[in-house]
Amino acid sequence: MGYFITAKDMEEDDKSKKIILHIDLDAFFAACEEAVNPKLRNKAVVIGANPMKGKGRGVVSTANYEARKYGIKSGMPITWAYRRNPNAVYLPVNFTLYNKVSENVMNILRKYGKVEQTGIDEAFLELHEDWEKSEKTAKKIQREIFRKEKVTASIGIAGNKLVAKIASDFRKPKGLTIVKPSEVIMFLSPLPVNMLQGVGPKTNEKLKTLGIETIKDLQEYPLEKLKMHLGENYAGYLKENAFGKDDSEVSEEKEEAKSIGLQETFQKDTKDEKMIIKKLNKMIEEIFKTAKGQNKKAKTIVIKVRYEDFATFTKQKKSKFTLDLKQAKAIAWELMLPFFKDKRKIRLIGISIKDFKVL
Ligand code: TTP
Ligand code: MG
Repeated sequence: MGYFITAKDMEEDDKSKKIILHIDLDAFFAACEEAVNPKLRNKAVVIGANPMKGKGRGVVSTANYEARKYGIKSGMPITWAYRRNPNAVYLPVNFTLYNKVSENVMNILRKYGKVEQTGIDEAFLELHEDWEKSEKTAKKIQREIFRKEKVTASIGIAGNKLVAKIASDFRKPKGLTIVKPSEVIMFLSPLPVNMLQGVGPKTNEKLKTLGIETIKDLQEYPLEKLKMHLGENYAGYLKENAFGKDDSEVSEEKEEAKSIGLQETFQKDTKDEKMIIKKLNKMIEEIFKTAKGQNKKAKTIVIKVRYEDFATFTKQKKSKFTLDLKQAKAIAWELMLPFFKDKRKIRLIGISIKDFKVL
């Protein structure tokens, strides 16, 4: 017993320094397909809606790096992708496969330290090692993920989550980017400002009108002026972001999903009520399966309808008690009915459940 600081304590103190890794899998959905079907490697692979020989509807979920050479990317209408490369391999989304690979990868990461999963193919990992050792660990993780799951990962290493996330995206695929605290400003400065977590498309536009395009522009923009345009809190937050400041914790607790939902674009705009209700019922069944797996029951049903002219509406109903499948279907039907009165054909329907009670 004593209150001396021993050499060992100092060592502990050194080790308690956190290093954060951000791991993001490369062209994830496509990579999973390639893992089960290696013949797809070296081919352009596009995952998403059926292109229907250029007449398909819906969007690209992801494209592998070969397909990206043709300018095909996530979110693009599938028809555009088809025009860019009709010979690519087009595959539908297979969530069962991707969820399994995702789960396996997360379990690999958990052996190394505290993990916060932030998406199907990405997570933060907290290490208590020095920089050299962390780099070795990151390489080891990349090898282990590839050996076991046959998908590749890009990793960013930094002193906090904000910088680690930007670093993992810096060199892709199979990238490894280390940004030590003394290098943060140099690393961030030339990057476009929308690389920062806090800057969405709207803010990006607004910043552009203020002449702020790179992170360096944001660093140099007077805080008081920024506050006038973005409000006190948000301006302060963005300014800290610009200097790579972030002290948020890696939290193991899963962000509880606030809702569970599905949506679907019909192959053809339609007014076929029977077909739509049938589809809706199938979607509810799917959603209930997911909710059951998470031991959740919901009180609120939300439906979304998009007409042929893209006008989009949502309607919801909350009940006092949690709903079973039959009740949910009845409410969805009730919410859906008024939409059939409209002259317009329906392009897309969506349904989600929320206000959960965990069982
Ligand atoms: P991302 O990590 O954004 O993309 P990616 O893994 O395909 O490619 P990258 O190498 O640049 O990381 O998203 C992970 C998965 O999420 C992606 O494989 C498919 C899905 N996704 C969509 O379904 N729609 C989208 O618009 C985006 C961006 C992703
Ligand atoms: Mg990815």
